[in-house]
Amino acid sequence: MADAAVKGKAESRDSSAAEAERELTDGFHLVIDALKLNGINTIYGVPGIPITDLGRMAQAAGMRIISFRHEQNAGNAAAIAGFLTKKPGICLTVSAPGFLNGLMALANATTNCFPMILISGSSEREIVDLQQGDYEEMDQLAIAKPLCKAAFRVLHAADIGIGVARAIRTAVSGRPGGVYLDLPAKLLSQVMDAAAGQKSLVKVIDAAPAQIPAPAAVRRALDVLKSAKRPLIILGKGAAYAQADDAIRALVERSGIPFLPMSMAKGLLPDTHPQCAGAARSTVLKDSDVVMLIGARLNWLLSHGKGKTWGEPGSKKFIQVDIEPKEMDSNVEIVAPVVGDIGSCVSALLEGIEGKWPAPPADWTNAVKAKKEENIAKMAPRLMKNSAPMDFHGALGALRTVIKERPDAILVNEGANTLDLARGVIDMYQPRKRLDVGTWGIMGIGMGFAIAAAVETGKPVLAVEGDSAFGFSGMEVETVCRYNLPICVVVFNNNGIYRGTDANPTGGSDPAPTVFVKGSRYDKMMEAFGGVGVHVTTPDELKRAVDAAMGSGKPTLINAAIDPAAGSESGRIGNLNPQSVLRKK
Ligand code: ADP
Ligand code: TZD
Ligand code: MG
Repeated sequence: MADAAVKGKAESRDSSAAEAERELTDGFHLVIDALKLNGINTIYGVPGIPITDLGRMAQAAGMRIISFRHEQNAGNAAAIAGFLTKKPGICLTVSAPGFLNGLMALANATTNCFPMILISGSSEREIVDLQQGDYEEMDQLAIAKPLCKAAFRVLHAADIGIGVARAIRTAVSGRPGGVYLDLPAKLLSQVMDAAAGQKSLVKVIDAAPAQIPAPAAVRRALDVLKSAKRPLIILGKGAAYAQADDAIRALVERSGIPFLPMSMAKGLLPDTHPQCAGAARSTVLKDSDVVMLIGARLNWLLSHGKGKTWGEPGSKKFIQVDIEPKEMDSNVEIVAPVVGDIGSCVSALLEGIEGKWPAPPADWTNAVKAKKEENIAKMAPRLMKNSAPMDFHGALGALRTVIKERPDAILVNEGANTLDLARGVIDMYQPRKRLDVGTWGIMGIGMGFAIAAAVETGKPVLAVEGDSAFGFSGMEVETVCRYNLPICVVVFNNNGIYRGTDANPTGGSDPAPTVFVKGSRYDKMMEAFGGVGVHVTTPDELKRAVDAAMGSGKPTLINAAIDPAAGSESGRIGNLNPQSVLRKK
């Protein structure tokens, strides 16, 4: 319950002395108490009417309040806190514009299956519903609804406990995602009896209950897997989220099946593991005959499970392990759906293979190994190039060594070339250490993710950012300095989006739409707030600067000058970019 110091005494509205002595609480305190009761101790947000005092009082009550410069970044922080901890991350915003800024992050969290709760203050129902033009008026509940798992509004202080409980349970149970909780200004100052208020709070029991797969579904999956001549396991970020690391590792190792990690599942088993097929991705997707997906969807990131990426039509059988039954058959037929939580499903599969599992045919595992070694050998010399200006590979070669030497550091990554190439080059060694643009390939997650990663884990963070990508959340370097977080931002500065070499085809004075000020010094931004700024032009300098930053834990931004001509259009997904057939070359 709220501490006595901040609880009010009843004003004596009637003459009863006993009534006047009655302890009171209010909406502010009940929201804070409800969150704390459920083990939620951090709030990411931006203050203002009507939630300024909610933030202050939460801090006074011992919660950690991380105050951002823009709600979108606070929302992204909450979302990734949810991914890292399996507890919903909380983002707190003001009404209409603050709410809308945070809503992007809520939608992105829902798309990525990250549990988060966007809590926004709102203006008075009676004014909003009659559209009479209140301060920051908006029907936020209606707008949030289609973009998240559920949206709730609380009108009575006595319902705050239930409202918070529903929000938590909805965010983390089943397929995790975003929840919107609408708190009108009047609710926060609503007063009620403190004892009744305390009784109204709900501690959510077993918020994400285990969902045990049907034994027949497990047997069916094992039968299909056993029949495979060229089996493959694909691990997705759902597998990373599930925190069933030991069981997943055991399943992969005891089955002997090559595995391919999706971007944010890298490190679930080390990328250097002998069964890792990351460096033979095209080959295993094309040539495998049975593919077991664990916490990964057959969306665009896996070419929807069809087309030339996947070889001959009809050459594949898919097994899918997922908590969401509706995910099955979403793109292609799933011959063995295993519906349940990944921890329970993987344990059941593991039991089924215990002691009696045939190793996959050696011609398959050898073929994967050979392809992988060939690709790794091909890339190696490019990673060693110590030239100025740097190209992406040279710079990433240096960062690859940094993560090898500091495997517990968290890598945040966004951009186009900066993202796609870093994903391939930088090996990960531990689960949930790589955080990136996720299912939408969204720019702007950088500083929010980096800040929450540092706050939630206390580990050093390395954020590798395209110069465009960084710009979406760059102002939060002030937040990094203000909270003195151990974050090292490396901006891959190639003067623009994909490349810095485009010119205005008319010869006019406006720059091309994809380029920025040439030779910008992003490092000065960090210096402006008391952090460390470094400008580097070679991979050796880059390595030294990152080592110093990671060693000291001081907020640092390294401006890494990258050859403006080195990148390619849209990084590795240029094929998704429509081209005009009428455009003059
Ligand atoms: P990736 O982008 O890495 O391929 P996706 O985001 O497409 O991964 O897929 C994640 C999947 O994991 C979703 O379909 C989601 O329902 C599922 N998922 C998330 N958490 C769990 C869990 N605890 N148990 C089972 N499935 C889960
Ligand atoms: N806006 C949002 C929110 N997400 C996006 N993905 C984009 C715009 C489009 N976009 C990309 O897909 S990558 C990118 C944009 C603007 C930036 C690429 O430039 P960069 O990376 O400097 O970050 P490289 O290394 O120069 O390729
Ligand atoms: Mg760039």
